[in-house]
Amino acid sequence: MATVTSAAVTVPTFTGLKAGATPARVVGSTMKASASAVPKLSIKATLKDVGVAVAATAASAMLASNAMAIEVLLGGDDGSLAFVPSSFSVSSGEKIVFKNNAGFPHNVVFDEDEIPSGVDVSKISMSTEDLLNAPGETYAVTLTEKGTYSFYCSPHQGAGMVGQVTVN
Ligand SMILES: [Cu+2]
Repeated sequence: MATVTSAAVTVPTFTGLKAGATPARVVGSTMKASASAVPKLSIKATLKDVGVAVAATAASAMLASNAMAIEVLLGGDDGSLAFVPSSFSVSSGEKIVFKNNAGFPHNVVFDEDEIPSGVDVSKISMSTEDLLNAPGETYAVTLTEKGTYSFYCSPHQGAGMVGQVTVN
């Protein structure tokens, strides 16, 4: 029993290199033991390799998303007074960049009644008197508290320039 165990352990170390040669070199009952042990162990090794690869991919995807920022246009290309997109999701801590596109001046004001409790609206909003006047001008905000936030553009709120972001 002890012999079979040690064979099962040592065989895989060179089967990867000499898979074809192994059956010819092993004789009798030992061959049976190693033949069944080899595929099991090599499958295990393969799954382990795949697991590591998947973990590495997930880690780099996470790094990429942290580095990324979502861009929201202020004013549609068709001249609509809107946030484009007007409804979207971000990850906690992901930067949101609002960029003046058309129909400005615009601004970004969060609705104090429609943000997660405990979030200070003055820390995430532009002042209602503060406006983005130039093309390409931006306002960036990073939300960390999970939940749904509503915001609007104060000059165009009446025209329907409102939006909503969900922080996951
Ligand atoms: Cu506006």
